Amino acid sequence: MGKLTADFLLERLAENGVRRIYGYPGDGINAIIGALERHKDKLQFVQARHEEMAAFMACAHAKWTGEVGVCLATSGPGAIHLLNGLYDAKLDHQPVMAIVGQQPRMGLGGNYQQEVDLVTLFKDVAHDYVHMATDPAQIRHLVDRAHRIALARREVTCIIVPNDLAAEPAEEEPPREHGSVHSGPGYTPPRVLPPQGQLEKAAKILNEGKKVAMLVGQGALNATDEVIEVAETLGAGVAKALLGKAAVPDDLPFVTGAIGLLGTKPSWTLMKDCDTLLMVGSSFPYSEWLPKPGQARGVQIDLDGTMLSIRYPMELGLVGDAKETLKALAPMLERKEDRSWRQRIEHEMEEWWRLLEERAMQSADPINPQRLFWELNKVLPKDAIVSADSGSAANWFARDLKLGRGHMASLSGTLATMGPGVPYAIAAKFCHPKRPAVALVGDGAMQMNGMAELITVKKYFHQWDDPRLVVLVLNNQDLNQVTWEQRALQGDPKSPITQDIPEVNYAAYADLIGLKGVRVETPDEIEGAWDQAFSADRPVVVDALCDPNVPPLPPHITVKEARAFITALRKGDPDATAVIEQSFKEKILEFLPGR
Ligand SMILES: Cc1ncc(C[n+]2csc(CCOP(=O)(O)OP(=O)(O)O)c2C)c(N)n1
Ligand SMILES: [Mg+2]
Repeated sequence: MGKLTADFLLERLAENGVRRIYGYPGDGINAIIGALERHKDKLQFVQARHEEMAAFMACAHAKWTGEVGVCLATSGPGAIHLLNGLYDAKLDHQPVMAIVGQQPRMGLGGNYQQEVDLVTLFKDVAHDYVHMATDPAQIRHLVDRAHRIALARREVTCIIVPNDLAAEPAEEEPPREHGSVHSGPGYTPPRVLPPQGQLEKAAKILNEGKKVAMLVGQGALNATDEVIEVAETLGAGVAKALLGKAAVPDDLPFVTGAIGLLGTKPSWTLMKDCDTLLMVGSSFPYSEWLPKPGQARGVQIDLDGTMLSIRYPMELGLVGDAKETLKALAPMLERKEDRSWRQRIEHEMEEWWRLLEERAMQSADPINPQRLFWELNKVLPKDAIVSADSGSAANWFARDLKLGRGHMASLSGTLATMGPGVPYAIAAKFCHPKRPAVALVGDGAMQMNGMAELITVKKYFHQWDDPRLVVLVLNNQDLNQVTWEQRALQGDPKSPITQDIPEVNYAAYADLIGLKGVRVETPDEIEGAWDQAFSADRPVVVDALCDPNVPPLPPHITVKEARAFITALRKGDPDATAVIEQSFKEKILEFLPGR
């Protein structure tokens, strides 16, 4: 058998630097599956339980490495399953490439089995580059371009390969004739720096400010030193959007942590009272948590010019790489001699950490979820990679988890979909097998997909240098985040029909499938559970029975939210008494003497 188009497809991916493909088989990609076996020395195939998980893993691969994450699925149903994971990548601007099968060319348009119009289906998620190969000679440029466009534009791209075409002889060198295309592989990132005059303008605005606030996002993840230096000079406080949580360490006194409903009170003060805003590599979506338009002069730095001035009307928007731009800007900035603004922020932050600790130590029935995160801070390995799912876990991840230098952390920042917690952690183990991974996940997300994906963990953990992958399950038998949103935003009481979820013993399930399960039923078991998890010789599920009535209190409650909340409880919330009691305990801490 000579080289097939499927073989060449994989070889060309490898030539572009791809080392791993996350996916799930099907007969729409039969030839590619055969070729994967022949090329296993060059390209590793990671088999997920579901194509959506493969797409989450590809997205996480991009987040954890900066490389293109590649996922593979069969025609029709497999391709459709990829979509949510691909949208996660699209919305968080990650370079991801999907390869999907299609029915044989001669049957297309024939209402054939599993025939789905895949170009149309993927046209939104991979809007810049979705193409179906109809000739083997296309494969070379389809792969080169899909890979390069994903990186250059930080987008999702997609190539569709009919199964008969993949089984045809490879055509590595297209004919040298009119109409053919001769592409090459590879991509070298540019240095993106605003012109000198623009940097000077930015420096002037920042130098004129007396109370500077910084907001950093995922664009600043590789600019830790530069963000710190600029913040020091400007006497600024630094708030972090969720995707930028690992950009600057939480132990710096002027870092105010998360912003928004999931955020901290000092971040709110920072935005409410600043006179100048410097936003770096963030598209944090909620304008109401930024300064009032007109209140502050704004400077924004973003690699992508289309993301400038969309959340706050900036006085100056600079297209530039965060690290390069801040480095060039730093020498032009004057050190603020009046440090009172900075001191105020630092003082608030000190208070805030104290409050969080007190909230974490409040009793609950049985476990206060904040305490799990608080205790985790003490034992989180220095090189851990942390993922969180959408749900109440994202609240505690945002607020209570303290990250240091060297940690990596992510979640579905913009799509905010349920489901990525476990697959992101799996991808972390493949990308960095020597580092421990930690997934912080709700029981709803475990039931939706996390439990199935633990089987993938079982399948592969023997291959990882360090077997530690720890999944914390917030077992509250509730779709808790939405229950609270119903109460505080909608004024509706908890509705058991939609919100209660079935009881599952996740620790026993972990044991059943060959992982280790640790059940946490009382607060005094928390510390021991984390110790066991990080010293185990295999992946561990920490199954913690959490109180769903611990309120994920926003940094400040608006009158409207408070009214809605009271109305919800009055309308016969089944947990009203416990909710009031727990909210009172948490809130009253802010008013105790000494605050
Ligand atoms: C795919 C998807 N479906 C629904 C939602 C809406 N949603 C956001 S958080 C949440 C509840 C999650 O429950 P769980 O995983 O148990 O976490 P908890 O909040 O209870 O800790 C839901 C339903 C979503 N974000 N994504
Ligand atoms: Mg839950």
